[in-house]
Amino acid sequence: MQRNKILFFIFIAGVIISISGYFILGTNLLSNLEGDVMQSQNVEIKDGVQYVTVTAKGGYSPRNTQLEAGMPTKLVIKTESTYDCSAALIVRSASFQKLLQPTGEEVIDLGIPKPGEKVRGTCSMGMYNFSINFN
Ligand SMILES: [Cu+2]
Repeated sequence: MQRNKILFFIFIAGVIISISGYFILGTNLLSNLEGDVMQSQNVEIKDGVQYVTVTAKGGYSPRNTQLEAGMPTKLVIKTESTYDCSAALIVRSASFQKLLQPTGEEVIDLGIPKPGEKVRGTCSMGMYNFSINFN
């Protein structure tokens, strides 16, 4: 009887740990998703120029960034052992087309975008993309 009780408690403890583990992992997953959607972490203002950083590796991240218009803007594309086709980048509005170094940073001058302007980057085959909206 005593032994059964102990086993029962161990079983319950296991269930509680699994459930809380699920919730903790679930929350992390959610906050990661939010991090991808949320901006401003990839935007930095230095000497009156705003730099927006997009990482190219198996696609582009973040996929969408909202930026302040009317300010000199530079797009920084970061590669980190990028050997997939997201290294073959086209940014049509900036007349940019280049095969990026597997690891490094490429700075693309976007000039002073107007409100409502949209900059889109795609891989050469068009299967990955990202966009930057100026408001
Ligand atoms: Cu591609």
